[in-house]
Amino acid sequence: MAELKGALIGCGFFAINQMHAWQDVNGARIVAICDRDPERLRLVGDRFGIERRYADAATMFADGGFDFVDIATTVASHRALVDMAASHRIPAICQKPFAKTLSDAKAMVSGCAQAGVPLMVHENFRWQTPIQAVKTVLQSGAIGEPFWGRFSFRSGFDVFSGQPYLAEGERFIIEDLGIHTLDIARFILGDVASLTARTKRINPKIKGEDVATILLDHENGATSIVDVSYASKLSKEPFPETLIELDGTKGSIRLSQGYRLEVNGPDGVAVSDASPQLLPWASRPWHNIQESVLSIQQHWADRLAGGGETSTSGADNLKTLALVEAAYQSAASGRPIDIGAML
Ligand code: NAD
Ligand code: 89V
Repeated sequence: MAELKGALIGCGFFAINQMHAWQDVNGARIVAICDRDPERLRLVGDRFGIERRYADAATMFADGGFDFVDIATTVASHRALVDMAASHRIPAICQKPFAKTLSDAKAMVSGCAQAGVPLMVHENFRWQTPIQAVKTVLQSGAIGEPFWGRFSFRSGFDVFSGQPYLAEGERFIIEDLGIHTLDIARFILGDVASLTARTKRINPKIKGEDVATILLDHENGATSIVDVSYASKLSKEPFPETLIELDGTKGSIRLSQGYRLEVNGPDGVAVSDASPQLLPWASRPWHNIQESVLSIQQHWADRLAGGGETSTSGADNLKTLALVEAAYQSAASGRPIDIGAML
């Protein structure tokens, strides 16, 4: 099978991870890059040896010569770039947050469906090694039917130095980070029927909320809590670990800080290390996220070559984006939100 050729749009902070990961993906490579900032284009082009460089996505699409596009820009440009990919019948990966609004996201999904091109959202957290390990244990039946869960990301890490735009938006932690945690909750316990949320802003130097507590009623009857914070001053900084607690009819799972996985079942307790690999190009503490970038991009290349819907397809991601939108609505109104009515 011929190697798939990709083009990447957006050569910023996170795209460096995506470019490194593409070098490790079997069956795909990047042949063209685009950024409207000439300095970012130069830096990434030189670092990864990419000759075809564009300041404008429309020109790059017009030139063609690639099988898929990887959109690594911030959310404001996602709708226009995904629509452009669909109009050129080019399969697309789009970074999270998928779109500014759920109605934009729905239009992007239907545009790609009408064009007959695959669309995947780069929602990589469910691809982290420790999260996959929890899912595997749950699916083995070791704790029976899960009836309660907690998905927790509490940190005081300075994310604003690498991503200054995070301090500037009206919305912050749910849209940027909680989106991952909500997706993990869906991945582990299934789709959500209704949601209630409360938010706070603790850091006076930012515009949006930096703490959120969200109660989820899953369609299968399980209840879970998603709690996220960038205002937690802890003695041992856990960034960027998602901690998980699950209680089932036959036992429990605890994924705790340091990637310690404890499974308590009818046959006793088993403790294992669910640490991610430190890839050669990765650095701590980001290695957990960096490894998941390679996993999701390999998954895309495999599905594009072999067929089948990706785990975080555009259609799947509508159900995660609805939870983000619902969380803001619930925090503003103080009321529970019916998710089915939004989809
Ligand atoms: P960034 O601002 O550092 O980089 C974005 C780049 O895109 C910039 O270089 C900008 O010039 C370029 N750009 C924007 N619009 C463009 C357009 N229309 N055409 C060409 N170039 C354009 O942002 P970032 O921190 O790299 O984040 C990018 C995206 O990645 C965001 O959506 C963010 O939420 C997401 N992100 C995801 C993860 C993850 O783990 N999945 C982690 C960090 C960031
Ligand atoms: O994963 C992300 O989307 C990042 C961070 C981990 C910093 O929140 O923006």
